[in-house]
Amino acid sequence: EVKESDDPIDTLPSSFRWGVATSAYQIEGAHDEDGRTPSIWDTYCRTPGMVFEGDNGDVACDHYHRMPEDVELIRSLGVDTYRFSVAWPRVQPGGRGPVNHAGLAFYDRLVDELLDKGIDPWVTLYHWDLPQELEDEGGWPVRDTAYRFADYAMLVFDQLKDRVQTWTTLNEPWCSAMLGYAYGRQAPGRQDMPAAISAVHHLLLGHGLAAQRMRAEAPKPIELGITLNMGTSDPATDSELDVAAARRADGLGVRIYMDPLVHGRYPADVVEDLAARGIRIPIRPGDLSVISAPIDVLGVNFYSGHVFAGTDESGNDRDADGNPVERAVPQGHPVTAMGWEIVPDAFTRLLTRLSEDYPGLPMVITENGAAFEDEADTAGFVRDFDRVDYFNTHIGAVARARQAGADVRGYFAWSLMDNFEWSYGYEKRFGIVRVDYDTQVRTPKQSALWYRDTIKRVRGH
Ligand code: GBH
Repeated sequence: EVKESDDPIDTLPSSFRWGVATSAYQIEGAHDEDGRTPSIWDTYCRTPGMVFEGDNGDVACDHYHRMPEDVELIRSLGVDTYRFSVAWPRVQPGGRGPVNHAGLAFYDRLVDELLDKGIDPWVTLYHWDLPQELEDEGGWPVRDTAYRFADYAMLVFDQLKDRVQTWTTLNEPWCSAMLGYAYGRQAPGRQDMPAAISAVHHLLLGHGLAAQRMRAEAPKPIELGITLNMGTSDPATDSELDVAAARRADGLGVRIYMDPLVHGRYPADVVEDLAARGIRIPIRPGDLSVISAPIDVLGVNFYSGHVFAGTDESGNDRDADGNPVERAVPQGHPVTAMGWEIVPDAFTRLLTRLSEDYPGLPMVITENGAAFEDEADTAGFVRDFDRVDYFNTHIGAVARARQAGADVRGYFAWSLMDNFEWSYGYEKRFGIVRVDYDTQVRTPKQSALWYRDTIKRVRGH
């Protein structure tokens, strides 16, 4: 008698899409080659105290020069799809004007190399590397940046649309807006909440403008979407203060993006909360119909789930500026090297909730993964069983969400290889492939072998 597997991963269909993901600034290096100009990240890295040990993306994984080798590495993992991002300051130096052919040619070669090896390219147009010149003119808080983004998007789209079917406009606008303009934790490092809320709107507008134009000029059906980082926001207790804090966190984390994208309106409670702080979303007539241009796929990036209290440690429900408090309360779960709690069950709940609140929108997990304190042996091999466990439980969580009715069609591991982890520099490693930054040698970790075998098993159903 053959025992049926009770691993939820074995319920995934053989048609499930598997991939690995990266982003341009995190892997490419070659920061000043072939006409590339600085992005806000080049500037931020050169600002003392902003990035761990003053690291930057000047060389990173040197992917720009090692691309064919890296595509071969991707092929060896047995994935269907590779999700990468295009660097705006390579394709359109300075953020406006004509295309820079030398910069765009890199992505042309990358796409050809992928197709040659039987790997589908999945292009993300913007993964945080805004041309510095556009930031100097105000950045995402300024409306014109949305139009600049749509123009840039079309330069890339026109070149690659004959070979690329799947497109993501923006990666994680929450990070661009909040970490970049409200909390100063990422480039450009501003701390201005009203500016951040303007950035939210202009990011969404840029998405919608690009989506409309891409769809109109697509030579064949395309698969178009946006990627959001999302988690769960649960109240610490059922007190009114905690419930309201969790609602506000969810409002700015999920609904301020999902509601305009899907329903063409901002959530009333979020608009009210912002108004109470004297902040207005700079909506102009017609914007919301642009933002809600139909999409085919929602990219979901999941890392952790959160619990919120409406009071600070001393019990106050207002901060120094008089704004209501939302304090993330650790739940004592095991954490990754980032200090992020490991809560796979929250992943199932998030996906189930999204499928209920925003029905009819297929989802793909465009990022999920974890940093751990890797130790390489003398051959450079990392026995990262903690990362294997993270992937195993989180892919299982996706499978459970599917069983509960969520329409999730694929999963991308973050990340193909160790890379520049933004403000954490090279200290934090998310790769399933180890990168030795002295030699640039790539060595698949235990997790890469596990991922390859898991894909093979599910495909064979
Ligand atoms: C992604 O962002 C990025 O797309 C990618 O470039 C990056 O390398 C990767 O994740 C890893 O960081 O402190 O528990 O409250 C992740 C967005 C937003 C996820 C903040 C974690 C805080 C978790 N992150 N969030 S916690």
